[in-house]
Amino acid sequence: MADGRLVIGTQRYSSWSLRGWLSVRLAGLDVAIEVVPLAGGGKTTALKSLSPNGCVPYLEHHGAVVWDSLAIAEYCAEQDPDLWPAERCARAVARSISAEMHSGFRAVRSALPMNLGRDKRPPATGFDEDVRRDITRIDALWADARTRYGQGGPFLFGAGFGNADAMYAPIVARFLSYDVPGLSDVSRQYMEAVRQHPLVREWYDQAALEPEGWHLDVYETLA
Ligand SMILES: N[C@@H](CCC(=O)N[C@@H](CS)C(=O)NCC(=O)O)C(=O)O
Repeated sequence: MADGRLVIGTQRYSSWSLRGWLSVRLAGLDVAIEVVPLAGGGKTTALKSLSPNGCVPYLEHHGAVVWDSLAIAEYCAEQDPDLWPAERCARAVARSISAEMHSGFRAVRSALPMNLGRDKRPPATGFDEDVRRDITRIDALWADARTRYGQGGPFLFGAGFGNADAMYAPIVARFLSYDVPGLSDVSRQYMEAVRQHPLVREWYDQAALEPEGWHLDVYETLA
């Protein structure tokens, strides 16, 4: 029997679920994965009585209850400390950019919603100034982490795909599917490494198997 459960939303769209799921899988927690189809616009009735904040990801593990992706990332790092870099200064940067992702980049998050089924194409309305500012900042922080700490491998802090990479994996998905322009070569190589990570591939494969009835017009009709 599993040690608990992780509840996530529609894998095609749920960027916060992807983050939590990656941390849980990286830490190797033995939990049952339950997928709840999202209704869109924060109106998924089934979630309201399920998790304390009415949101996914939601983790139960050995009696611990954890909601919110960043709390799940920290909980998972207690089980597997390698989810954060071992070196103190690198770890401080990893935590800072993860928190920056968690609390910021609202323009990118709202203008470029994650839809793993979207063909590689920019939004019809283009990228406004706020979105471009977010993209520039993300490009810079990826390049900074890769340059200062990433020499040992293809991820932000080297060879190991960790919590910081998990936090940015849905951004990689968006940048790829909206064909975001102007990224540095360092960022493009990083994005390819994330996309090819076995867990990210597994998530995309599972998303592709979701029933069409779970698709939401609000995301599918975005020009
Ligand atoms: N800050 C939360 C955000 C979680 C969140 O907004 N999740 C969305 C799905 S991606 C959700 O559960 N929405 C509720 C709904 O669709 O009813 C986290 O980091 O986990």
